[in-house]
Amino acid sequence: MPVPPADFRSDTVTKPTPEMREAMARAEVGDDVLGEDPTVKRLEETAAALLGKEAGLFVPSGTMANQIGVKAFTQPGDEIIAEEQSHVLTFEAGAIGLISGVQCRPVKGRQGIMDAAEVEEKIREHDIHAPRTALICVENTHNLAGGAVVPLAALDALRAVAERHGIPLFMDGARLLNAAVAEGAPARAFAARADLAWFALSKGLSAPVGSVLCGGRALIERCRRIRKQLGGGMRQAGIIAAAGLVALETGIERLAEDHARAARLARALDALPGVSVDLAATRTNIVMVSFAEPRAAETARRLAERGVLAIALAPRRLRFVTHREVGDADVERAIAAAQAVLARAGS
Ligand code: TLP
Repeated sequence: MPVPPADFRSDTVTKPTPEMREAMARAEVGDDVLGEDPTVKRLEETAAALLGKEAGLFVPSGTMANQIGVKAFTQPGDEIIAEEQSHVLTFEAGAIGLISGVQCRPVKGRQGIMDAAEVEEKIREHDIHAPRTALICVENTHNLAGGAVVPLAALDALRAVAERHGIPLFMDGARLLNAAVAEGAPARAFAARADLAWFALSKGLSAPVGSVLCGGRALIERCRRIRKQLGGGMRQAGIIAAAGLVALETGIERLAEDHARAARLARALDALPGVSVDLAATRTNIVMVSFAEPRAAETARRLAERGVLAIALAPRRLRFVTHREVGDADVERAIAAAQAVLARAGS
């Protein structure tokens, strides 16, 4: 039997655990659009408590969480500030323009972290010519910066700017629990700096579907209406929420294992010719390999021939993500394959 590939493309590839499948089969359900699904309610309450917020809203995807967040705080013609490589700007097919009719003023971060003074400079003066700056978006962890953590001190500085200008702060915390585990700080400490924050159940936590937006009660009710407008109201969603509850009970501490494997992989890959990894930024489960030459796609192809899957996110950038379904042996296999492929490329 052929050995299955070691799949480092994303933590989104993880399948539900047997315990999740069991919980899904047994889940008590109702029509959640009518507010009658007890399992969804339990998940929303559990998630809100984890993030220290009044209420939660279960949504089908992280992309929808981001789009609801942007829409909840903006009017068409407004402007949002976000890190230039953030998911909401670069990986959501232009949805902020389509759904909210807003434009963006990007800020270039360092290791995914926007400098608060630079953000403040990008806030528009009140002027009939200028768009209104309506929202500051932070991504934590920052995916394209190699799973970099935006630490509490950086968030405090951004929060201070937001408050000085009366602008809300929104957190794309798709991998916020990775940030919390890496920092040894509670997730609610990060979320406290944001008016609205969300995290994904379907990435490192291994649930099959869903993210939870968390914020104040009135704000979440506003988000619930937007979710309906976007077609994200789900009926007997307790079936998938049940897996999310298991993910929260069993999956959070385990993320540390993914971080340790990513660190091992990052060090080994950084030592190879023609590539580098920002080891200081590599604190969680993402390893972003930068190439001196535009060889990421070709390298991904050659690695795939050796049974190791990674994603070329840009001509010079190849991403590996560790997760529950890659173990130590897979990491060693990836290192050996990369050594073989890159040594050849460098010769
Ligand atoms: N990220 C996916 C891809 O879309 C790139 C991945 O494999 O990492 N915010 C962040 C920071 C994300 O990384 C993602 C997914 C999302 C939002 C969107 O979540 P989904 O995929 O649930 O819509």
